[in-house]
Amino acid sequence: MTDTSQSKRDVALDFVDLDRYPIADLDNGPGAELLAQCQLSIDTNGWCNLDGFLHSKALKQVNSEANALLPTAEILHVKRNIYQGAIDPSLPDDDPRRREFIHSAVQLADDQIPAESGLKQLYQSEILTEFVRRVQMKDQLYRCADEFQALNVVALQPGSGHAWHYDTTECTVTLLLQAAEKGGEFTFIPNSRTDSDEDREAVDRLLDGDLSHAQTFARGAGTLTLFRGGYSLHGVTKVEGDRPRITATMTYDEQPDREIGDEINIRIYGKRVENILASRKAEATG
Ligand SMILES: O=C(O)CCC(=O)C(=O)O
Ligand SMILES: [Fe+2]
Repeated sequence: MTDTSQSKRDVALDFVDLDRYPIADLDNGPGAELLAQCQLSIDTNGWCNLDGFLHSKALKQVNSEANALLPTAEILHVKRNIYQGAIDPSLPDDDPRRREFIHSAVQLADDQIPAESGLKQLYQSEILTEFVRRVQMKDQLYRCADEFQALNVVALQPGSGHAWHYDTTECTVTLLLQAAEKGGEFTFIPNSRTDSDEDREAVDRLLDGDLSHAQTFARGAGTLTLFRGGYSLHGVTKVEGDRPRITATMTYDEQPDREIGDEINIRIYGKRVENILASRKAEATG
């Protein structure tokens, strides 16, 4: 008989390079030091970058899982504005908030990533979630509850980049699974907006293609990056070379039951999600 009383071992204990990143105990010694450094980086830079976060064996595992699943992913080619919502019809025709950008990616939504995969287990790790909460200095922070958005895998083929956008949840963690040979730089303006205001000058400059004031930094495969994706305009420059650049995107919010509206999910994920939601509706009214 299996012992169901024993809780499952947290995968972070096996995947994360705990000698370098002792995230399992953030209150003492090296763990407390790491936490303080990460918090300082979030506070002063608006991001925190942890190179070589996973053991190479774990990185290999999650990267091969992603590569095995990607043939089942949706090929997205969608036009979207940076807020990923509907455009406010009252805005003047030439308002920059109306601008739309093409996002071309091969993308796995959360519901396409199996529960038993190492990647999903890493995302659902309580140790990792607690680490993210404390680095982001939140009293409470939860993994996103949305069935499509929570954890994604995004592959950018050579020739495409990730269109400029804000995420639909507050805090984002990205794990670079496979780096581009060239290009494919994560580029962003930390905390470019608040709930009521936006640094329009900086935002418009980036949207016009002037990257000189945006942040970017060297990131190899295995780098974990924390930032406030819902408040920091970001994207990825064009991937060059022969292989795709693959990222896992993990999302978190202060709200425990954060779900994203159907309309936004259809805009982001296209036909597959539209069909799922439509057949669900038909069944409910059927
Ligand atoms: O690939 C990256 O570095 C960023 C991904 C991203 O912004 C997203 O998936 O929302
Ligand atoms: Fe994003």
